[in-house]
Amino acid sequence: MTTQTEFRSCNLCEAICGLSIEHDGSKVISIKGDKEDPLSRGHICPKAIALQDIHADPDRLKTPMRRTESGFEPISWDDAFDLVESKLTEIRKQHGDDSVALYLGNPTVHNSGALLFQKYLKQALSTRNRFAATSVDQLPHHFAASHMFGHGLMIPIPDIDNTDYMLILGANPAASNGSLMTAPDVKNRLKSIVKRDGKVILIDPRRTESAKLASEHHFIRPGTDVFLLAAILNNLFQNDAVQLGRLNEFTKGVDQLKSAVAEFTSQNVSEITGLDSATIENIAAEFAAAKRAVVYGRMGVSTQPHGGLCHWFINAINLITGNLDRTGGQMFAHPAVSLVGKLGTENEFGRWKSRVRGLPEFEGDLPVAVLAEEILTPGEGQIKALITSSGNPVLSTPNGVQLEQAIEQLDFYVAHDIYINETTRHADLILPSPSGLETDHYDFIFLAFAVRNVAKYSPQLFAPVEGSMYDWQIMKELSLRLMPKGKFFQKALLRWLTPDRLLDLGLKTGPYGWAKSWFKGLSLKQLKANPHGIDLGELKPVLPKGLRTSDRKINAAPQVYIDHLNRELLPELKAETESRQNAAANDFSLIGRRHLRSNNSWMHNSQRLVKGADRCTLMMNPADAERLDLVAGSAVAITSSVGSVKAPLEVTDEIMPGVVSLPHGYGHHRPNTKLSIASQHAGVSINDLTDDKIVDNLTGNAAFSAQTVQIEAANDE
Ligand SMILES: Nc1nc2c(c(=O)[nH]1)N[C@H]1C(S)=C(S)[C@@H](COP(=O)(O)OP(=O)(O)OC[C@H]3O[C@@H](n4cnc5c(=O)[nH]c(N)nc54)[C@H](O)[C@@H]3O)O[C@H]1N2
Ligand SMILES: Nc1nc2c(c(=O)[nH]1)N[C@H]1C(S)=C(S)[C@@H](COP(=O)(O)OP(=O)(O)OC[C@H]3O[C@@H](n4cnc5c(=O)[nH]c(N)nc54)[C@H](O)[C@@H]3O)O[C@H]1N2
Ligand code: SF4
Ligand SMILES: [Mo]
Repeated sequence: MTTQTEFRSCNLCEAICGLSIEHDGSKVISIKGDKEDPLSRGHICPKAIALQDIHADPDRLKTPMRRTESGFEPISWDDAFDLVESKLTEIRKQHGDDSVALYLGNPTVHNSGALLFQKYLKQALSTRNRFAATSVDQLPHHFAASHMFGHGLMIPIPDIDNTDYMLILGANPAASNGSLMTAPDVKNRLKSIVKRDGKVILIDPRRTESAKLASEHHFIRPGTDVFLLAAILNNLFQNDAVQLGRLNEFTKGVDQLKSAVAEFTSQNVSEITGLDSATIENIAAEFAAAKRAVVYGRMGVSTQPHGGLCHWFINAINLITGNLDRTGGQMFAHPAVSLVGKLGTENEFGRWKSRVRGLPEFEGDLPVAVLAEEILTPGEGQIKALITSSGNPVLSTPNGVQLEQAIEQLDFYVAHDIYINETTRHADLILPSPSGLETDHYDFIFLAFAVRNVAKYSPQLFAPVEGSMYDWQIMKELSLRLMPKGKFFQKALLRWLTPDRLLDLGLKTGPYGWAKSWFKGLSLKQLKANPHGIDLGELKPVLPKGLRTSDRKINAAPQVYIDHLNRELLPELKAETESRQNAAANDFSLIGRRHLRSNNSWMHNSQRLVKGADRCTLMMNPADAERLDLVAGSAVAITSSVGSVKAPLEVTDEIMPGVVSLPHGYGHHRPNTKLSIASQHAGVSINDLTDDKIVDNLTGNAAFSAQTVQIEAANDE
């Protein structure tokens, strides 16, 4: 047997680890970390090994499938596209462009072809009912980037390798491998901070795997970080720790920020947050004193009732202490292909609102929490058809049961996906793409959020089965068929475009391309000749040149935030304590969790990843379990405002009293899916509990954390 070894990046999570894969042309022999990858330096996690399981999974779809009375049946690509074209054209003719909705799921950003061509699909559809996994995740990051720095993708990341003090809120990098901070081998990077006599402070309602790497961990009541952050800001202002340094010249709004947070003191947020005032003051003082410090917040502070304000405050703390755009602080990557285009896009917000609830669009997308009601509520502008691409919103968005009911009412639903899962099982048609190992990849997104500037191209390892269509080809074909009549030039251009052509152009026109050297600048050819990737060096300051605001200034206090703070947060500061006292004895605050061996909802079909103890358990503090007379291992019923599920109880002092945790991405018991392994490890879906009406009222992002649930012993059946 002749084998060969090839190098590529893992496209499963944001760490984009370099892989060294030995194979025989069609089968993987081994998957190891690539020691020569300049970013990951040999690190991988167990999920990378499972790339071969997805690739070889007999449940993975290889041809388009049409739903019939007797189940899904294969159909040809031509028939499939004809069906989509005729159905959607008819529906749009009858009900208008907005009657067709689009939902883009998370793997879209992990697939360069899909990422590049989704733009054309959006243009062709021209619908105001566009949704993405962004609004159940990092929307507040984009919102802050847009309003403060002028572009939704100008998200600053912690310079983890050079910082002396890292304050982390609502992130569990030891399980997630880092997010909006591409930092493979993040555990060792965190350990190094402590080793060089720095400090890592973790704020989380659960003492997570990451807490083991931190110098200190503090519990916080879910959903209250906004108060903590406001108090830290105020404390910095009161103690003259404000030192913008060179940022002063191009920053506006610092005085408005100061007065906005003036009422939040460590004393009056202490009870709300559950942190004592001395701890809060100490964190502020240490942060101010550290030579190089950074606050970093992720999912846990993004998907909560004030996720929007949280990410403003996080950027603001870094800014006013002079840690923004500074080595060891919060920095911007300078990627080989720039994602940040024209000036003055900071106002792409609220240009239209969702029809039923009136939630605002952001950069053309509406919050996905309104998807179900937009399908279910009759009237002009009602959604009649849906396209999902790389998404499983029944498991990943709030109130999944309601969404399922809504999807069943649609006139037509086409899914672009590799599995028949909890969402796509409702589709009239499923269009599958090849596996990750069969697809070329350049990580446009995560190389732009990486802690080191690197460029790397991953050619496909295996050829897909004959007649397959890549994600981008499917999107291109859909776009061509759904574009308005005429448009000959646009259509000809789109036909000519390929991911490689766009990438090559992006590299050549990027900062390391022609601008550097007309002959030796970065190109696709160069990337192909360097299979481990090309190191472009450490993060460097990029401001003020990199700013995209119309006035080229950082806005420390955008008016939308100030208005929202005055309208909602100040009254809550006064009312909060009272509402807590009214809580019932079996009321708990629900949070989620991630596990190293799972990836959102779609990797439970790998035997090697799901083996071992059941992970879909409800965590509860021993004091609470005792108080409610609940026994570890027994089944408990968890009930929320929208539903009820049962899960085995895990009693652990890892979790704060009054809080319970259930992982997301489970609920594979639903019938008529084709997930033979996942369905044996079904678990329950946390999003059958989460309420779609509970969102961050500023951005519309789902607020998963801190929803109230009641727990009781489950009746035996
Ligand atoms: N309660 C709660 N809910 C959450 C979260 C939480 O922490 N708590 N996390 C949220 C977060 S951060 C996110 S990002 C979202 C994710 O939300 P989604 O993106 O909706 O869900 P995923 O589970 O990532 O589903 C990915 C889908 O893409 C398909 N797929 C995988 N690879 C490919 C491919 O190469 N091509 C195509 N066409 N399809 C592919 C899979 O089969 C699956 O159907 O979930 C969110 N939901
Ligand atoms: N293994 C694995 N890796 C993944 C994924 C996965 O599913 N599995 N998903 C990927 C995706 S799509 C994303 S977006 C990233 C997410 O990356 P992270 O944000 O690092 O991941 P989480 O584990 O969700 O961490 C959120 C933390 O917030 C805490 N938390 C919950 N509510 C609150 C709160 O109110 N306040 C505070 N301070 N903390 C709170 C939770 O206890 C949890 O520890 O991970 C990515 N990587
Ligand atoms: S950490 Fe993420 S990118 Fe790295 S091997 Fe694991 S899943 Fe892949
Ligand atoms: Mo995510």
